[in-house]
Amino acid sequence: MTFYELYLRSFYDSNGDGLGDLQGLKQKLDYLCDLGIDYVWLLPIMKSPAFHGYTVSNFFEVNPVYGDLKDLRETLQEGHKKGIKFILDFPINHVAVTSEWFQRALRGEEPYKNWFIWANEKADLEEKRHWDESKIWQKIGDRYFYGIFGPASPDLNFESKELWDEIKRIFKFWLDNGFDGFRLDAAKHIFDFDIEKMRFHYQHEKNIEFWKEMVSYIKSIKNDALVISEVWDAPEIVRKYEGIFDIGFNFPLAEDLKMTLKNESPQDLVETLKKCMTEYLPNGKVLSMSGNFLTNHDMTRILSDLKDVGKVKLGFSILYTLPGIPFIYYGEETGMKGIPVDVNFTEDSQEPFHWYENGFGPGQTEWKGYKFNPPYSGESVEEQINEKNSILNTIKNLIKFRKSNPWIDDARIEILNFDQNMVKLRCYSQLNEFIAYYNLKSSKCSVLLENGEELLSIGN
Ligand code: ACG
Repeated sequence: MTFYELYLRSFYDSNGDGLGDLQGLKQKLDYLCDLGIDYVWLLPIMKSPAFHGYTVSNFFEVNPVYGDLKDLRETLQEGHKKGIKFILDFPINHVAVTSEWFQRALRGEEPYKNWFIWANEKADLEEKRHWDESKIWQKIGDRYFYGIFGPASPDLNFESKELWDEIKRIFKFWLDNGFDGFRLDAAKHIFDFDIEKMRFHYQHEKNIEFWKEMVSYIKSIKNDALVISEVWDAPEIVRKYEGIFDIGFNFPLAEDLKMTLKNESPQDLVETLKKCMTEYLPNGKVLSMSGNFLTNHDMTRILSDLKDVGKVKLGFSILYTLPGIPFIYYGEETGMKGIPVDVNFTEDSQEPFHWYENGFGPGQTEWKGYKFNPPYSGESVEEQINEKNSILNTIKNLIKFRKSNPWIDDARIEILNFDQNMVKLRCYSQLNEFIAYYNLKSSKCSVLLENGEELLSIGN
């Protein structure tokens, strides 16, 4: 299975307002088919005042800038006909300040006021979230609400059981409208607060109880729906959620792979692959599949991070030859650049996808001025499509290889050997196998194959 993470606003504009939309996606499904994509993960498309869509103001409405439910159904149906399935990004940890739920809570209406967490005398209003300097308490009028992701996004209080039923209705609504699964945003944050002590505190057991109930509900509506979780944390935490979801994003692998590529170090790759076998994909047998990726919308784009096309190609070569499920973030296939200011402001890693060399033309989105991807910078589809060794064509070939070998998803791996340049890996199942050689250095090197042939690598 191959996945493509797609940001609709930046993809393809069908009505000339400069913003990507659902009909635009429908028109460009063939691009995704041609790339070899099986599943599109759509970043949030519910009604939201924010460019990123993660603060939802109405969970039962398509963001009007993207179209309406009819556009959605048509696009998904057309995709299904072409063999593409769709995963909806599902941000339910919090809502938009403008949402009816929060507005009614502010007016003190039942049950809404209990659906949020309000500071009392025990709260430390200066408390910061654990991974950066952002405060967790947000002021509104003369009150403070708990908002781990900032003042635009009041957290929902899942101690209120009736909220669980409301969330189920939302899942059902989007399944009924044609989605094939969900990406569960901020899955470890549903219960990340201790109401007694009025402090930030992850409660993984409660999260697990919540998600088990939701996943079983989702499967009762559509038994082949795919559920993917975002738990951005160290392996020992990620493992707590093992087996609940179909796929879990492998953040540690993404970090290790990028470090390996930067260091041009075969030794590092060997360590990473060993960790894959022990920690991330124990014995090749996992209950939740490992969602493998190099970057996502919260991160610096891969070319900006590695600063070298050869390394980017090698990164994707490793990604598409490892067991697990490979994901690619839109625009990485053409070498787009982007460095977000930080995780609170990711606009710069979500720039308009470039279809044309000069940056303009039918369907081109223009909602944001380019900062990292100017015209004529070589990363448009128009420029890359006819160049044999472009990133686009390299990735297309890798995906083609992957699609013709679906057994790799749950294959096993074995490190055969490595030297100062190269790592030799065997990837195998009961019936199939291949040998991969990864040249980590930018310099040329060659290997002698068992059949006497010399394999020359021109560097990563
Ligand atoms: C998701 C979305 C993101 C979105 C939200 C909120 C959640 O992808 O676009 O923001 O709807 C944390 C959360 C994630 C969240 C990211 C942005 N992502 O857990 O769910 O923030 C540490 C923390 C992580 C943290 C990460 C961020 O542990 O919890 O992710 O830092 O950098 C090692 C450690 C690991 C550590 C990493 C990195 O691996 O083991 O623990 O992770 O290093 O240091 C969107 C917008 C925001 C807006 C919000 C409402 O983008 O601007 O505010 O919506």
